[in-house]
Amino acid sequence: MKKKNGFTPFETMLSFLLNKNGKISKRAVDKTGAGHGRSPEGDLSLTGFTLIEIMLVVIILGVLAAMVVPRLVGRSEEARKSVAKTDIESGLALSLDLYETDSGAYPESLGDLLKSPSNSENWKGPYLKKKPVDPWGHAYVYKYPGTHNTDGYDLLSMGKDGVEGTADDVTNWQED
Ligand SMILES: [Ca+2]
Repeated sequence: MKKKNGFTPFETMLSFLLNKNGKISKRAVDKTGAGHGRSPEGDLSLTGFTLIEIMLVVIILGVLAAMVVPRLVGRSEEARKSVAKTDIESGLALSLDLYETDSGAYPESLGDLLKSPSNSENWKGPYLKKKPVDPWGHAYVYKYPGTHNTDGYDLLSMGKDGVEGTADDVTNWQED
């Protein structure tokens, strides 16, 4: 093996590591001098423990990731349902009520909230910023007059399956 400055590369590395430890020891001694009451040996063993602690943290994070991820998947579906419910009961409901205030009746379709129907003189929209789409990317289903809300309108999201009339629907006539 070729020697540099009389040392093999391994010896150079070893002396570098020892010097590093030497510096840590010196700092520990300085701390002791400042009144922290730690012996250099104590600090060195503390340095040794840090690696084990890092490994433990990595292992714990791995375990936590395995535990948390499936739960987040479930939560995101809950969050979508919550957004759909808010759209139906707040956002779209407010736009539809504004339309009803201006025009005297609810619109025939949700598209009338964005573009004036030809027969409406009192239309002051658009009442929505963009075409309403539920959190699963499907259009909201709107019926006026409603079958379930006979004095108003039916509004629903078809839910995750994209099919109307199944258990995952989010509607304006059912309490979750
Ligand atoms: Ca459905």
